[in-house]
Amino acid sequence: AVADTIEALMDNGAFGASLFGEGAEDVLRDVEGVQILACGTSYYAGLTARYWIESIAKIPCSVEIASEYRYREAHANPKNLIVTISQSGETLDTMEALKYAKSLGHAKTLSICNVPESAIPRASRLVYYTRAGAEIGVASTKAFTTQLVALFTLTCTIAKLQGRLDAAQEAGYIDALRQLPGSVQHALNLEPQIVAWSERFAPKQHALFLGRGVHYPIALEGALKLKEISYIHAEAYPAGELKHGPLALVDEAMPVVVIAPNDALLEKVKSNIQEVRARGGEMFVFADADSQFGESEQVNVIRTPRHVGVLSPIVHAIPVQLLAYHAALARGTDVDKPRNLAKSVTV
Ligand code: F1P
Repeated sequence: AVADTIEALMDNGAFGASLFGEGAEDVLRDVEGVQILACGTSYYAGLTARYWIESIAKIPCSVEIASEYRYREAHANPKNLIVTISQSGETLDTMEALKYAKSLGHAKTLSICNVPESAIPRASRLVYYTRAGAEIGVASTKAFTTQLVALFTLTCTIAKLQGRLDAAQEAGYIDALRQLPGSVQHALNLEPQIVAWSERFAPKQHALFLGRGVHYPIALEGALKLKEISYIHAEAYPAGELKHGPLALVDEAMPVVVIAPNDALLEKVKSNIQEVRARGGEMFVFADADSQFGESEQVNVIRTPRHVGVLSPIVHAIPVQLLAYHAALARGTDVDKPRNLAKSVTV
């Protein structure tokens, strides 16, 4: 799915605005900021994109849970781009948030969606259809990785239109995207090791997920997937937040999943991990090939592919989703039809 999305990007001429629909260049050229509205997994894609939009396009970005947005008196800047993200394109809360944004005077709207001609893209000025193929299960999985590719592409497109992407940076990001399907395949190949971990998760009642920076939303995604399909109670925190409360929950019965690639925050994550270790917690760490992370009695490590820079969250989404999937299989739950959930949340 990721490879298909990247291929479409290359066909279009790198970071060409027309990928987002007719007239996209005019809409995107002068956007002053981005406001992302979405629910669930799609919301986490938005949280990830915020790091890219702020650091590459260098414009402000806010991300809001769609079901809350319309209940506050939002101050609209019509020069901001409203981005709705939805796998199904039918999620009522996201649709209502879009309507509210339009009622406030926002005309620059873009939908990132996986289902052609669904309600949200029909109500949007610009549309990007992810190429994830049909999501068979209720829980959104492969749509997430393609949403991230779409959001990264959007970021680079805005940066290029606004003169904030020089030729060397552009070439670097194109190269990174070209390498991405290989790294994603490498992450998929970790499945046997993840199956072994999932068997240890299956009897657990609770789990914690930790990440920092751009990997914090990936921790959120891991926790949501585990909840949705295995019914293990899971929460995610930015690792630095541990000492502000969640550390009280850590004991030998609480598995702690850590996303710890070799980025600028790795040393901070390592010191957060020491806090867990000191309380007897068992850790399950996804560390990429370059990350200096040793195994020890309480610290289990799976090596993800070589660090892929800004695209690293896309690679790390795969193992956390696989962990949830295999934990659910080991518990015998129906991974495709979790109890109480609907494929399109239209109420
Ligand atoms: C949003 C969402 C999914 C979640 C679950 C319920 O759907 O929250 O992220 O996994 O399936 O719906 P969508 O707006 O992306 O279709």
